[in-house]
Amino acid sequence: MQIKACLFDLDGVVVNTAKYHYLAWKKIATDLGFEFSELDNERLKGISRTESLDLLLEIGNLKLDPETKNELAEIKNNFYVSSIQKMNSDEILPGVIRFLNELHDGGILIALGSASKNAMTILNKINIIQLFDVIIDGNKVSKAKPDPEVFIKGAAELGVEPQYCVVFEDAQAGIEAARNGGMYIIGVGEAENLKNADFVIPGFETITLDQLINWYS
Ligand code: B16
Ligand code: MG
Repeated sequence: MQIKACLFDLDGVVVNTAKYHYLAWKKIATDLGFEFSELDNERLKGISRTESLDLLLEIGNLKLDPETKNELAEIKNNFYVSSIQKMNSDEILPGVIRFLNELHDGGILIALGSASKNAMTILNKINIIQLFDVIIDGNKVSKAKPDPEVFIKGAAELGVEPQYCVVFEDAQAGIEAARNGGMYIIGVGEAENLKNADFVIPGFETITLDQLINWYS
């Protein structure tokens, strides 16, 4: 079998926006009167904004009405959006641009598959829209990861069958989404947080297309 396409998650794979999400959720937790640690934040990675809020409230042992929850999600997003305004291409994780260019030169199609509704803002800030053949973000899907919709749509728009796709993900929910979509999965980060990936890399600094082809075959 041959790799025809690679699909990249955004937050935690291309850029480290997880820290901005964390600070925004921590502010909400502090305002509500409870602690929210970086370890707790691991559970929020890759899942949608509303599901993140539900988990946050579970951690804080709080039950709130839907209207208050909508307000809190909006406050969190406003805080997050203001913190990503300062982003620039320096925040692209090491090796990502080189690897995307190598894939492109090797004839591999490239898609973004992110749960974030703010993905286009981030891609504009870091100036890498042109490196993706297809972009699927949280505004284009109705089912959040671990549902495979975001990756299935990306593959379909690229015109590639799932079994020829490789997904790069930093979150458990995203790995499950790729697994549910029948794709090969490279976890990006620490192996203990990335159960069920086919292979785990710490980042993109040294990965090459030849290596990827070797792991996949
Ligand atoms: P937003 P990804 C995900 O992006 C983040 O990992 C997750 O923490 C966030 O809750 C989700 O996007 C929604 O983001 O509030 O900006 O719509 O990792 O799928 O690129
Ligand atoms: Mg992610």
